[in-house]
Amino acid sequence: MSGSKAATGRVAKITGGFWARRQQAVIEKGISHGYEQLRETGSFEALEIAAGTRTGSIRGYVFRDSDVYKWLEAASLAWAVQPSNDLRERIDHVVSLVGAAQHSDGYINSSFSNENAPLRFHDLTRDHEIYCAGHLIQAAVAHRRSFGSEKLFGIALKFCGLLNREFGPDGKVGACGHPEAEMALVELYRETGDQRWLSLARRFLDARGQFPRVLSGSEYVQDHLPVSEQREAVGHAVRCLYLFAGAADYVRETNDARLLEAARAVWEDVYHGKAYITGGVGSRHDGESLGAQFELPNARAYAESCAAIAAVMFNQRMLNLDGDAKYAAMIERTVYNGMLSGISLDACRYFYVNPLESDGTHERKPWYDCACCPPNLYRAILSFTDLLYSEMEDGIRINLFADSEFKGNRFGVRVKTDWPWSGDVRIEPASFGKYSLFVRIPAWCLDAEIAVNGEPVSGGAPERYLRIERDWRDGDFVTLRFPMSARFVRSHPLIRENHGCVALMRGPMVYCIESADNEGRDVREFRVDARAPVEEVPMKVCGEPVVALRISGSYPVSRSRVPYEPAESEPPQREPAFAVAIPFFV
Ligand code: FUB
Ligand code: ZN
Repeated sequence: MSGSKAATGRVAKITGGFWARRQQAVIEKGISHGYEQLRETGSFEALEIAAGTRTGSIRGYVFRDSDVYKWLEAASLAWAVQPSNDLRERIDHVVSLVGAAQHSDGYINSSFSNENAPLRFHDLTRDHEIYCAGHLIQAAVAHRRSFGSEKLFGIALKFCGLLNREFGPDGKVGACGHPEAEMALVELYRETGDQRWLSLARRFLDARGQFPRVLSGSEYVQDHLPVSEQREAVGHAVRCLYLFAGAADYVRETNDARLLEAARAVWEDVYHGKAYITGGVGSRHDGESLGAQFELPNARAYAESCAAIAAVMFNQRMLNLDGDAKYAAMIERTVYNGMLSGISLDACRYFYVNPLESDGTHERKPWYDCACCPPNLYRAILSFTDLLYSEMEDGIRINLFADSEFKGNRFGVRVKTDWPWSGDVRIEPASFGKYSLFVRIPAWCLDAEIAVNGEPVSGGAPERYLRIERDWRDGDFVTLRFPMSARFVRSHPLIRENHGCVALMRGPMVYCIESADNEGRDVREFRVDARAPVEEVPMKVCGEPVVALRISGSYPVSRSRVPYEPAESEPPQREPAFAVAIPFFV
């Protein structure tokens, strides 16, 4: 893939299938649900109090405004897919709340208004003001792209002007305890071409890990080492992954070799043994943090939904830099498992943490006091479309498969598929002439069949892009067959909680066995026979047609009543049985 540089831009569209259903749920239900929750939990009220149009005191997390910005970003993306007057009115209303809360010098943060105004930029380690600014910028860019309006964009630019006066070349050295603004500022630079925003992103990246400290010096806030000297993924999972996503964005614009080396090393560290099979990241509740290599407990997994989203963002940016299919593979694993698990099929209930094992008491909730995940899930699902394709100088890279179409600056393509339930994909070039299609062969697919106009094409290898170069004509088509049979996967022996266990997967999906689908039995006692055939059982779960799997194995005839027994005693007798597994994310 060398010499091919990917372009950015919202040029893909979901045309049906699984992702149309996911996006419709967010657009038709999630966005309204989120709006009501933000209203009921006081986020709009906080902006009104900050604006002086309401009296009262502002409570809650200091980053509460970021939830409003994430909602605005998602709502703007939703409007671009499916415009409606109701949605437009809500967006306009929220934009005017934000505008009214802006101070005359550009500052906005409801938590640091009125009597708390003197605390502005007082505690960069904890106070999330620059983090909130980052989410405001991202919302503003999305709003401008959807509506062509300068209103929110102008508000964000005014705040950025203030940030530049405070922390730019004539200001002080500083950074935010929670990285985020780096990604946003690079995107703002792409949107405007204004070098100031790229330089400010650089200043925020450079301020970390230096002496004298501008933050607390801890791993938790990514201040333990200069970013370009980091080689291990440590600290708070979302902060770490957002930071390196921002660093990768910066590298894309500048080719900074030291930052690139750091980002590559941190990626290797995450995927060598700090990510779950679901793509979830963050093994520890303590500090919402990454664990040590292979420290991946199942029931105690943290795996915050936001960390899965951050991992997708990091991989997306690394994919754009290096063009390696391994990044797309991790996007796919994370999206279909650790990220989508965070949101119910109707998009109105959410997990904050996504453990891989539960006693049945861990359930999705309609909202959280710390509400970072729900609106982050909305925007992630609506911007999934951006992950599908990359337009290159010499063609189109197809990173992920979804029923969709892509119209780039030079090349276009249409894809028909029932992915992730079927591995059959049909690709129709929608622009003609000589160029290449780079098709990703998933790592789990050892027997892919690829054909152009029915003629087999050879040369594909798992976890690589297969280049198909042709003079494409109207009527040409490419067919991909990636057989999706169920498979058992074992983990590294040092992932100690998985001793004696296998995971069950089909295509990109990780599966889950629950008592609810197995006559209330204690499925922890089920012992699988991994050599027996697995039966596919199409079924509907909350309206979603899924492929469930029926696996063979056994249960003990009688349950042991004692915790310990002599090792030489006969193990309990077992009787053959089946267990039904459904995709983890549902
Ligand atoms: O600090 C803002 C957000 O709240 C983080 O990204 C989440 O991990 C949660 O702590
Ligand atoms: Zn979250």
